[in-house]
Amino acid sequence: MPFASTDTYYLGLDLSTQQLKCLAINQALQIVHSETVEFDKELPHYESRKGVYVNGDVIDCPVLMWIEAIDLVFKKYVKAQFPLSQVHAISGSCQQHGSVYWSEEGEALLEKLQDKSSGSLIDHLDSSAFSRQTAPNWQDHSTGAQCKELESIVGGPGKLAELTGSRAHFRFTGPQILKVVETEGATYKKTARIMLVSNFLASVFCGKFVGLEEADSCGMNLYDIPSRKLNDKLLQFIDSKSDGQDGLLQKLGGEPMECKTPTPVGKIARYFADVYKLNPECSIFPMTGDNLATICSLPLQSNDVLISLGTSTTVLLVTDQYHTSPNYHMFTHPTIPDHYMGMICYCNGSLAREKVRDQLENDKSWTKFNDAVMDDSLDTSDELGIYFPFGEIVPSVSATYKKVKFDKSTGQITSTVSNFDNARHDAKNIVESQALSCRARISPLLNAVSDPSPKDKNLTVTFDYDTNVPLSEYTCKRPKRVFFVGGASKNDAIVKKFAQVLGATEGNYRLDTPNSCALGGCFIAMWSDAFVSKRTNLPFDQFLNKNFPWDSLDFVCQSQTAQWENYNKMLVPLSRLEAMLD
Ligand code: XUL
Repeated sequence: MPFASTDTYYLGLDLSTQQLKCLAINQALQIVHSETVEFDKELPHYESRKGVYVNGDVIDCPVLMWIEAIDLVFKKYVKAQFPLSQVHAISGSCQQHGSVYWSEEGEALLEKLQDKSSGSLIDHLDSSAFSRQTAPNWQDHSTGAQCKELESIVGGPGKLAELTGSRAHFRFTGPQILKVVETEGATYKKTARIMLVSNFLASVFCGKFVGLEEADSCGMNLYDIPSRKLNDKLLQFIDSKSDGQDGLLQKLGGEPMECKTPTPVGKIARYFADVYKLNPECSIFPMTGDNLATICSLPLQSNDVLISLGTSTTVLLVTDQYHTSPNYHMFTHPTIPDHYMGMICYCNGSLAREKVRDQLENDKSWTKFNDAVMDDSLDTSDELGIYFPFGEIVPSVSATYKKVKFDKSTGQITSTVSNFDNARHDAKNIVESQALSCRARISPLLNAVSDPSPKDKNLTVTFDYDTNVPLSEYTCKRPKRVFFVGGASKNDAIVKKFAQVLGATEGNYRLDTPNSCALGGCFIAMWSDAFVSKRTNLPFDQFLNKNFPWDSLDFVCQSQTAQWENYNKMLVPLSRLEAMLD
């Protein structure tokens, strides 16, 4: 594609597990170029497999591989004759939770990128810049002991979730750092600075140390979201294990940067201007985590929900409600002040549905399954099923199947059955119960769209840690818009059923998102640059709603209020059914 010599471009990086992608957009928010470096294939000397080293429970990534990948991706841009000098701003998306350990020499080596430069990045930033050559990866699950320690120091998983947005998780950076302190004391001692992957990447671009970005910092189990500072108790606990060295607060470079108004973290380092002819005035804006960048790739506003229907189901939503649970995650929003991103991950998604599909047909076709899901004459109105071939996170239970009948007037479970009439019932019931579970979990994070109905005030439901809540708290909440992504979003029946159950007030959309993380980075760069240079005074969400290429989305349907109300009646039975699970 020829690139206009008058156009202005914005880059969004995506440093994910298996590849580094760099996407370019123009001022019309259209993608104009993309290049990718696949780690295993293009940097084989690191001998990574799917971008990581696996050693039992320990999973980590070579940091120098990422540094070489940055050069490679820009070489590809130069080869494609992309006018890098016309790039005004860069931001990006990075795998969450990973941590990079800089040595005492690291900062000075990094700052050399600001001098007149040639050669390659690795000539400047070699292994001596890092006290640990690898960064723990989000798939690591070796920190069970540390998770228990951090939870108990604040009073348990619920308390840690209230403080930091999540209970302790193996992959979260706090437990990972604590493990380094406890098991690699010498390495920790030699570490001058610890970064998340997001501020590591921003630092390389700027040729100087850049602070933590707030939203991605919520993936550490260390950042106290309500008081918007790193939690003293947790930091002191980690410090108490590290015999009198610099405190962790200092090693992290102080408090994360809040997102109040967009602020560049620096200009592109001279190295990139000399070697790749990037404009030395190009601004670098804070990079964030990949899920956070994903919500920035769409015009999501408060009460909007993104549902990824993949092997697992992931729900991301934008909210002004800080409501925590040990079963899901809250992060601050990277670009909308005083807003949050909720993230709910289910294990049982497509594979569970496929098992039911295979009972109806043996050629992997969805025709009969979909027909049953949308068949209004198929009466399943007093049936509910749990289909968890895998252990589930929400609710937190082992693999199980349970099918019940309930009394439609009281919601009480009347009997457990081994099977419904036939597998068509299972097809309809599995999609309904998956959607209903999403509805039950997102409700506390949404704003009410009507007054709580008095008739629902006397009934109560319990979902996970929200115990005995009046049903009326659930039946007055509806999302504004729902955006469906992922493999199963192409399936009309599944999406339409989810739309019926969730009841979005302003419609349901779907889209293909091969680039969502990098695109989120592009949009953050573009809006931030426009805001800083006073070409817009619109907040991020309004800017994106106004300028978004809406024709790239497929409008699926409006949700019908009457259908949504029908599912109000299934919340009590679902709550009762979940109470029966082990
Ligand atoms: C989120 C998580 C993953 C990684 C993938 O908590 O662990 O989505 O961010 O890169």
